[in-house]
Amino acid sequence: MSKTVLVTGGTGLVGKALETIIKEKNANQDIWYFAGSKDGDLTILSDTKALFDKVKPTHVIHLAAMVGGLFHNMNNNLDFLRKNLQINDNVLQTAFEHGCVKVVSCLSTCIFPDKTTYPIDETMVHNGPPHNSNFGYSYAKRLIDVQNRAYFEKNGSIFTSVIPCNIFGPNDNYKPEVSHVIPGMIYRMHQLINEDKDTKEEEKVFSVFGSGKPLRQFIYSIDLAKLMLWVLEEYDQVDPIILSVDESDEVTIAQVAEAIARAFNFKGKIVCDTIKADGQYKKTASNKKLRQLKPDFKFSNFEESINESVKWFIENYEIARK
Ligand code: NAP
Ligand code: GFB
Repeated sequence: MSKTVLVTGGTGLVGKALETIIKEKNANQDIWYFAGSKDGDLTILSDTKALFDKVKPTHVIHLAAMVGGLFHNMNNNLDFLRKNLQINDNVLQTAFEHGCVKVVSCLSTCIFPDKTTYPIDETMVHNGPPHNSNFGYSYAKRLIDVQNRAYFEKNGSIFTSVIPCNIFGPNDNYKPEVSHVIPGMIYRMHQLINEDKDTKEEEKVFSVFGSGKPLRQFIYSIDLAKLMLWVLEEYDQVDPIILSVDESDEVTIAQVAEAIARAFNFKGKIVCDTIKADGQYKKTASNKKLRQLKPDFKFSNFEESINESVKWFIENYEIARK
């Protein structure tokens, strides 16, 4: 049966990666609609209804959200909570009223309890308060899981969710006050290299925010898009599924900075600004459930993906969100 898939948040980092995969797959039996805020502000119910009336989706990949890195979250917990609660309730209820066959929403590994055992797995979402830096975003995202269970209980709708680790890739959000660590460092290193041409690059100093010690798992957006397509087509549990690289692929923030420096062939010094916050020290997640269901999946090489992401930014500097 052919599908009409509405991708909310379709103009962002993950949405653009999905669009790339769909174009490559040339899946022409399905209709795909990649919506951004120009198609309607999903915090507004009437806008949400108008979008669904226009697209008439049978399936939804729900990506739209107020999204940001550690510092944006720390300064805007109330907005992250309210805007994401509004978006999620509008989208899920409208999808339910439209009789959508399936909705795949997006949580994040940063929403798990701060005080926890490791590795984290899907059963632990609600086991305690999240890290204080992003409690607004975390509680809004956790509620998606609760909403999904309520819709399933109501009429058996397959409303489910994926839990990605930190994501990076082309078309990221590079705005310094909003961005996640990888686009944030890519933008700042590009600026450092290209400003003040009178100073030799060897004498320039790049600042990593925080101690550089926190650990993160990073998934390339193209890999995530492939896995989300698999979830849309083949994963039919309401319970969420973690989409993350292996625990052994965890890297420190300092190692990320070094990889970005190699991608730019940066010849200067790298220092850590320990005055700035570190956020969560670690949020190591297990991808055991994914590996059991899809044992053949191969993740992209981290260094090569960083190189691709830096190359994209340099070549698309004019149009990048910064
Ligand atoms: P992004 O690049 O910031 O894109 C956000 C998308 O949501 C954009 O298409 C944006 O549209 C849309 N949007 C935001 N507010 C909206 C509103 N009020 N009405 C309609 N559309 C709105 O985000 P992303 O990184 O692709 O994230 C996609 C999903 O993955 C999100 O649910 C996020 O929570 C989740 N996630 C992200 C990460 C990560 O590291 N990036 C990690 C885990 C989970 P405009 O472009 O038109 O504003
Ligand atoms: O991606 P990020 O902002 O968020 O990473 P989280 C923050 C870590 O990177 C901290 C360091 O240890 C920062 O000190 N860092 C170093 C930088 N340089 C930079 C920089 O230029 N920009 C940024 N942003 N950080 C987020 C959650 O946590 O994870 C969100 O707050 C979301 O809700 C996201 O879920 C995926 O990984 O700490």
